Amino acid sequence: MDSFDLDSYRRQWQPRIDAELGKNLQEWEALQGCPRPLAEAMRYVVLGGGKRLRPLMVLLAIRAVGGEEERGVRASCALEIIHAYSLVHDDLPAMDDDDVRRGKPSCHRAYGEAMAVLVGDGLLTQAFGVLADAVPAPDVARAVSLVARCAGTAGMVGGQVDDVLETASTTAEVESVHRRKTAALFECALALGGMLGGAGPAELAALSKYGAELGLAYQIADDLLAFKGNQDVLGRPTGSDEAKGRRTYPAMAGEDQARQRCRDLIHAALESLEPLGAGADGLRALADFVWKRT
Ligand code: GRG
Repeated sequence: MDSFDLDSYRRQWQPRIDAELGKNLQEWEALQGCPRPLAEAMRYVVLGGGKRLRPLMVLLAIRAVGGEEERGVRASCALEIIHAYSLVHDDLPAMDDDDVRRGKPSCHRAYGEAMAVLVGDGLLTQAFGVLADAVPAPDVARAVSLVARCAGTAGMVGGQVDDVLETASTTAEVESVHRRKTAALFECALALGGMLGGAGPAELAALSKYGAELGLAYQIADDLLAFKGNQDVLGRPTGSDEAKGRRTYPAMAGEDQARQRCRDLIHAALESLEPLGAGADGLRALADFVWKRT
């Protein structure tokens, strides 16, 4: 794991991802009929920071199966755009009601609630256009179907609904919510990268499993950071989970057990990479990054 320098990998690829996202924004702005205030708010949301984890996961998955990362940059942006929409809607007063995101006023605080709803709608819709344009013809239907399944009603949206309705009363139920709300998009990034890199069925299954386990670990790690009040690493104010009585893993099981669960999930993620060789070292380094975040 030490042999792979994740930080320099990120420094190498993040500017490419950001440039591609910027190009998309420019194209939408130039479309006749796209209102300027909408374009401005979408730019604020998409280009206003973030670790670009999901696009980087797409590229790392391509690398893991011996493909060329450059071929996945455009498609990987579709997942970042879906992620950006999910954060905008998650911050709305009707959901988490958060004023700050990525160290800045959240979208509805900067542009108003109606615009924030529409920014999310716009981003989700455009994301599928980006995907359809970016994925080579033989794989496009499979890619669109994968992303719809992971981001949709049985994936991210479904998990968010159960989170909002507070249906979970055990740690297993909390995990089920988080597997859909957060981990489904991680799994999607890994599977999309595998697909673009030409992975066979066994490699795809290994990558998807890694994404699902890492995604759940990431959510627990994120909740641990919020629980412990580490605002600097988190990039948003802490304490709001407890104030709202949210059922997070650390709140229900305690800090030690949450840490242990996170560690077990990281192990499971790493184990699932066993069929892949040294090409997956970047994904191993990413798992290490998630663990060290706690
Ligand atoms: C509104 C349909 C809908 C879904 C929202 C992902 C999500 C579902 C809500 C986010 C809630 C949250 C803060 C979860 C913790 C883990 C997580 C996904 C954090 C944010 O992702 P990062 O760390 O953020 O990749 P950046 O800002 O780096 O992009």
